[in-house]
Amino acid sequence: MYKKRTIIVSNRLPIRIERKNNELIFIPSEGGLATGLGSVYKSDANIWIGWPGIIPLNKEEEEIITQQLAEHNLIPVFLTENELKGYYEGFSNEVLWPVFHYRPSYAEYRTTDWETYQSVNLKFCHVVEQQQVQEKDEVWIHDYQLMLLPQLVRKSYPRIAIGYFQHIPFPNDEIFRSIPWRNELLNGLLGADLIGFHTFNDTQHFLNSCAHILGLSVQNNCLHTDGRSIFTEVYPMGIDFEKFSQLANSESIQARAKCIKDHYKNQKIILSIDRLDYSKGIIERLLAYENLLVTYPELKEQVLLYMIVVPSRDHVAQYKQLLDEIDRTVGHINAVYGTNEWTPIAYFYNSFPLEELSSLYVAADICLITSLRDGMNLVCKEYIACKENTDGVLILSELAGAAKELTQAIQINPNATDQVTEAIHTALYMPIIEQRKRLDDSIAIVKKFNVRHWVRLFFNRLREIKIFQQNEMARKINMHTRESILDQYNRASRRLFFLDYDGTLIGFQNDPAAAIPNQSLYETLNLLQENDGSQVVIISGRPHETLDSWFSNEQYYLVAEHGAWSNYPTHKWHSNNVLSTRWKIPVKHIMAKYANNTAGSVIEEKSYSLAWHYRKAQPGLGQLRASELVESLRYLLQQHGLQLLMGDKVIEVKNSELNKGKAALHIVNNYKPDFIFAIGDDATDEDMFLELPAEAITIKVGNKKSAAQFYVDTQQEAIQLIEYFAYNRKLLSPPLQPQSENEEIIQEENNEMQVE
Ligand code: GDG
Repeated sequence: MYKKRTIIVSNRLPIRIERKNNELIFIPSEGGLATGLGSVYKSDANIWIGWPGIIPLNKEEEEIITQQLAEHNLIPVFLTENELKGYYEGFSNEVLWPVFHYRPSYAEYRTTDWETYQSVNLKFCHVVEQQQVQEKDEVWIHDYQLMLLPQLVRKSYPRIAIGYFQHIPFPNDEIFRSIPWRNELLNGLLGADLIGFHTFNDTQHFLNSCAHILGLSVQNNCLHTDGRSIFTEVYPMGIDFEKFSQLANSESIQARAKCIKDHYKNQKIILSIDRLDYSKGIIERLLAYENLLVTYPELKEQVLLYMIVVPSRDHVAQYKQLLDEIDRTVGHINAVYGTNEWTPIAYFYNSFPLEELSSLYVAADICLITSLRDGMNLVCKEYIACKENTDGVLILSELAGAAKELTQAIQINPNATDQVTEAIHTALYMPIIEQRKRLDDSIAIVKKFNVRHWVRLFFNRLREIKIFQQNEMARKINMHTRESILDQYNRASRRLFFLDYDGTLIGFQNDPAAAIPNQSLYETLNLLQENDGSQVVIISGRPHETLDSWFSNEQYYLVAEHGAWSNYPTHKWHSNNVLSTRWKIPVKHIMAKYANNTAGSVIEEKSYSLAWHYRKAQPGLGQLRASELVESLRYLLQQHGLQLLMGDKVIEVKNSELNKGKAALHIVNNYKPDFIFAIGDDATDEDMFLELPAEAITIKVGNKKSAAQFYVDTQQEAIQLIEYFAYNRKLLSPPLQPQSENEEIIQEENNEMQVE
């Protein structure tokens, strides 16, 4: 039996290749992602695809690298200098990185970089395709360099499981909107089945972007597009806790930590470690430290800021400027406040081995994280993991993703210089007992939510989603269900069709009055109706006057206002006029308040119901006001025995005695059909699905939670399905020739079916 493979794809492979004396040296990465995914990509036939971090000198070297990497289950994507310039340095780091870290003014929108970003994402996709991938496999794509890859892979493998994880923040939709290619980027991500972020805010920003930029509808954490449900989840990334904890407790690290402490004896060590980047708040940190020395001069020779800045992108103008500013500020502080015996800042623009970092974590009295924006920030978690047996205080920017988990840290806003200064002061004097309590609470979190846990959560959810999608597919009307329903239709002699109007027979319009039936709809309905023993019933929430003006010349029965009016069985309208309408006065009063304060919303009054429509209101504001209105109406509903319906951009209140279910059942009981077909898109149609006999064929338009047996994705599919019956039913007379466009589609599909 085929064993499912896992394919990991990220910009960089978890390995560094160095060229020394004409020899290639392969150094495995110690990064968190590499450790977390180590057990995954190193086992079975699983692989990790990515850029190896080196441009081969020639084909021969490329071969050697490929072979060597294959031994470690690594597959290289070789990139040229130009590709790296446009895709990585250009588009990834000069558009996506600044915009996603809330620095849109740093973005350089160059079309050529965007084109290279697209072609390199495609190149990654080709490498995926070369790996004999099967639909049963799963692909996990990482980070902002590969935002287009999920959709590219989806095109090649429509049913494969694809996960995507974003390691950096996702900005709010107004900021994201500023990118000229924002639609393409969102559509790229939507190829995935599961899209993971570090924080809840990130997921909300992404979902808002899909809703406000692409116009998709969002249900909780789920989006539905291209017939697939796509889920977003919050999975804060963890670290390899055991590795850091073991290192911290090892003799060599403890000895080195003691050495560091002895070297800076009588000084409290404030540690900071980050890559050179404007998102890390390095200047803000220096200003707060200077402020500390000014505000508390007694700390002279008592504190030390041990600041490691890891070199990064320093040929880019903004980074170079930042580096110069750091140099100047550090120089200024050391020159102005330092003494012969004391340098206030020990500054290193360098990277260090992991052992040295661990020793510093153990030795440091304070770890100071001042990120202005940070997806997660792993340094603070590593500090915590090294503190099982030594004390210390974590000061953590509330703008780092980690702040959502490490609530026991002293949290700061890095722009509030005085607050950061006070936080350092508080940390310096924090009683040991309090330090211990805070550390232990944080250790429990970092230990439990470690990187392996993160990987497990992600894969478990991805697999769950695939099962969910398969079940969904089983409910979705496909060619086979359609044929089997047609077969039941042909074998029946008294058929009833309950057809909802808005959102089922006709698509939604901004102006409800514009949603009038067109010629092709009349033709389809007449064909359905014409067959012996077939009866169409249009069952709608619309006023009876409206249905009457559209359909009074036809043979169909009409049920209006959710059952308040009906022309069954005599084709003459009659109403359920025993019902009270006293409730309308207070409900209308409340709805009027919302119609007045929400531009684009209106009240519609019908005999036994009131509806507040907000289709033309500002997106977002309409939803907000709708939930406020529901809240305001709550007590009236109970008092008057009313039912509230939350429809598509409409809140409707009606007598609860009235519903489409009762109205439909009344007709069924009289008509005694041997085939019942009911289709609708709205909350009101649910009453119908629930009340109709179990053998009825019930179909929901739109893949929402429903009591219906089956669903179709869109209104267009709903009408195509109805047309299918109209044009394919068995007739005693010869079949009719197709007339409408839709009909041709159906005919084409039929031909396809025959080929199959
Ligand atoms: C992105 C997001 C998110 C640092 N200096 C040295 C060194 N490091 C290691 C640290 C830590 C890692 O690098 C830095 O991780 P961060 O999380 O702080 O930041 P980014 O690299 O920007 O990563 C970030 C992360 O993705 C994961 O999703 O948390 O928000 O920006 O592990 O220890 N390691 C060694 N020498 C150094 O000098 N060996």
